[in-house]
Amino acid sequence: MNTKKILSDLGIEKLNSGASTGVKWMKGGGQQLDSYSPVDGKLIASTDQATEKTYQKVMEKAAAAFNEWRTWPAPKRGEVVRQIGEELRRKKDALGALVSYEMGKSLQEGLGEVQEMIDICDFAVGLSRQLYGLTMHSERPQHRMYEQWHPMGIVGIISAFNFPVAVWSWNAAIAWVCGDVCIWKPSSKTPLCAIACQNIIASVLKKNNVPEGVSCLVIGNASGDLINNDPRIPLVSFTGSTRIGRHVSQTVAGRFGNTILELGGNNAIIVSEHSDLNMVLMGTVFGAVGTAGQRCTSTRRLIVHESVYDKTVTVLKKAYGQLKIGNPLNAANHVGPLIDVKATEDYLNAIERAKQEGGKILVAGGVLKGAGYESGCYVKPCIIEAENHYEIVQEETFAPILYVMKYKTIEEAIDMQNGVPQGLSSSIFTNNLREAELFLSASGSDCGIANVNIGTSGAEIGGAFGGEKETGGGRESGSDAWKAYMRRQTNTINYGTKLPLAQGIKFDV
Ligand code: UN1
Repeated sequence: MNTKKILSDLGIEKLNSGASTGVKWMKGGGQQLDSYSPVDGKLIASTDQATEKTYQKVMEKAAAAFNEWRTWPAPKRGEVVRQIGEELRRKKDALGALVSYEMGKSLQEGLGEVQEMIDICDFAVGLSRQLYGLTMHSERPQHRMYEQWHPMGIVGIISAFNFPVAVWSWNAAIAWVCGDVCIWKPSSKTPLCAIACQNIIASVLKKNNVPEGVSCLVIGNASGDLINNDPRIPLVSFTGSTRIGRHVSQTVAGRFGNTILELGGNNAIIVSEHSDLNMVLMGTVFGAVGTAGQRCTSTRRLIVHESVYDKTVTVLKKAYGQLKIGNPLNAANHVGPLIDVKATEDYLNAIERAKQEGGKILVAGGVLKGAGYESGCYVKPCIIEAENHYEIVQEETFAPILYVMKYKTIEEAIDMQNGVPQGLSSSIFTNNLREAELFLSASGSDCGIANVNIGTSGAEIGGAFGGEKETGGGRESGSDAWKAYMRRQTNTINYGTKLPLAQGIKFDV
């Protein structure tokens, strides 16, 4: 890969640009932030971090931009988002490669992530003509009642390293057509991807005379709590760990702000005795080792019917034996590196804890060393026979560790699937209609996403994305998730000459 060319295609050679208002870059003013690639351990480029002073300057622009942007007709805002989608199509290869190089996911998945950005832009364009409110029948004569949706204001987007560009776009594209402006604090592990996104859209913003401040970026962790505590930001969309999510949720709630929380998952696949084993194999391996197990939708638990358990484990072991681990930019490799060395330590600790709790290693893990693995971030996907109640099984470890366990009845399997604190994604592989429908029923999966004969990861943007319990309850992306980005107003108009009160109350003066 020609890193230099990709960086120059995306305009990332320039240093000291830790903040932007969409059309203008600003010096962050804070400490330098170096971005190292987990692929080869090399320094890709450096940026600086935004100080509080820079943050305040950016927020002033955002606040002024909102006053204008909210007056643009929604379809006109949609037209800007349409052009952003076009620009992303043009830059798909370069941005996909940068995602792969800075974050470490396979090039296919890097490109897939940019495709999600393009798709959400298309979705948002259509949505810009469909921000519908309802009309209700008033109980009073000669009265009309309806509701309308207004832009909310400045939306704070705090995103994680694992989807360094797509999560921003799910929030930003929807927020923009809704008439909001955005301030984005990306993960400090993937700042260059964020800078690249701002560069890609800058020309569209300029060409359309979009007010400066509609798409703001602040790099560095200092801005996280500035956003959480800022009463000018009515909505904070946070993607990351449950631990930090709890802090974000409490801080923002303390000032009566709204949050969209996309926190940890502990996603399971139920493998029924009525399943198609080839499909199980594909769905499980992609779900468990794709993105090196660093998706919030990654498959972490496999709950297998006792009658097909041995067969399932045998085919899985064989498939794991064939996995190629290495540079994710090489299409022949299935598994790339973890994000950093700290993540490999968490991975090793999790395996150790599983063993201590009685887990049996079925496919051994370990950190890879030697040529091609210099970054120290490459690990072997592993499989551990475990029980659902183990403490480590109840936690989300962002690594390719798959816990397998047995069940006897479908009710027991559903209880196990639900028996964790998280509630993001879930799936069942079965050709039995009764089992599938039970899994999808009110007594079935308690997750935000429940699939049949599809793995736990790889959701399409058209649905609302998010989950329950410790996953945080937020929904973003498709369906009517846009409603979280707008404020609802109920309007009642009296076109008569009398003033009747609701509930038939008599009040004469
Ligand atoms: C995440 O891991 O934070 O469903 C998001 C999926 C992707 C999104 C994952 N579309 O796996």
